[in-house]
Amino acid sequence: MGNKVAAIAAMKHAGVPCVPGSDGPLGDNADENLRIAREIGYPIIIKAASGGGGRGMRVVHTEASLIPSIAITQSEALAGFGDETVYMEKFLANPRHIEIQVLADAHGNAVHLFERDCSMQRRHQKVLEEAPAPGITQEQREAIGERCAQACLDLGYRSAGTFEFLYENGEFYFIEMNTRLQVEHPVTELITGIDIVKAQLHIAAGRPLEFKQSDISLRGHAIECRINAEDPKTFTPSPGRVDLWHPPGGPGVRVDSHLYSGYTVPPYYDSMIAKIIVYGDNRKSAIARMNIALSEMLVEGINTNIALHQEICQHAAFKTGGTNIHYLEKRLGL
Ligand code: MV4
Repeated sequence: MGNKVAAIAAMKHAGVPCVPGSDGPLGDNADENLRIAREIGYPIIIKAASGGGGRGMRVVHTEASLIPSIAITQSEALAGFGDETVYMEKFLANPRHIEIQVLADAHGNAVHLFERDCSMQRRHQKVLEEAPAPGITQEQREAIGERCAQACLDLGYRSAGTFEFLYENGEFYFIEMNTRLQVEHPVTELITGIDIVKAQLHIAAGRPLEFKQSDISLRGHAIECRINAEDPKTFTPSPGRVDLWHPPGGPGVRVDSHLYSGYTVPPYYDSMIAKIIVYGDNRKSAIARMNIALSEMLVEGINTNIALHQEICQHAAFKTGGTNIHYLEKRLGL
């Protein structure tokens, strides 16, 4: 069926709110597909069930282009992923990308660790993440978090995991699940005090979680900037010798990196070289700490996106909070 179609069906069954859609793979009956799209309402998006990283998707604005768009997405999916299964969803024009961190063990325990806002992205690569998500109420986060934890129990899921949602007009819509530790897990560690890597290893070793939901509370605000070795204008990778590596430090500043002065960034891998993660009592304090941390940092010999992060963190819309998935690309286009 394709892993995303199966995931959505399971989530819908478990009571997790999903995007209105075909609720299954599209068949080859054109009239039926037209009927489904009309019921959802245009614009719709066709997605490859085995797609990923933003590949294998096509937005359809009019009924006239639906059938050819399905055919093109199917053939691209077959060529790209070896699976022509596609499904349909309502296209959300300006959502935020908010995800819920969960931990579930083999003993019937599942908890959520609140949400992260990962809307600051460029070409499906996350640039900056934060927790909690600006403007989400405690009632909203507990409601969606409890849904996700309960879904883990219903599914028999066992590990660290992340439920990905689009968030628009006050509503959460499940799109995908990540069954792994994610790059941005430190922001959740800083607002909960829970070591997610340790918990994941405990779970894998067959041990029960050492805490229950009522032991977990959210405190303060955390922001992560992904530091990449890349050209600041073209975003092409910038590998090479790091002549000087001088990371930031001080209270509330965590640096996850393997770099040292004299290290050579190889050209073969992802260009992420460090994560600067800051914590503050509130969002304003976390942003202030991030601005100071970025200004303290020195990386010589290679190009990085540090200046981009400084620009983001000093911009009014970011300071207000709650920018959507299109914000950064629109700003870079100016
Ligand atoms: C969407 C969407 C709008 N409506 N689904 C992109 C990658 C894949 N993980 C899901 N994606 C999207 N699905 C519906 N029904 C917009 C996107 C999307 C997106 C989602 C999350 C983060 C960044 C994004 C950038 C462009 C499009």
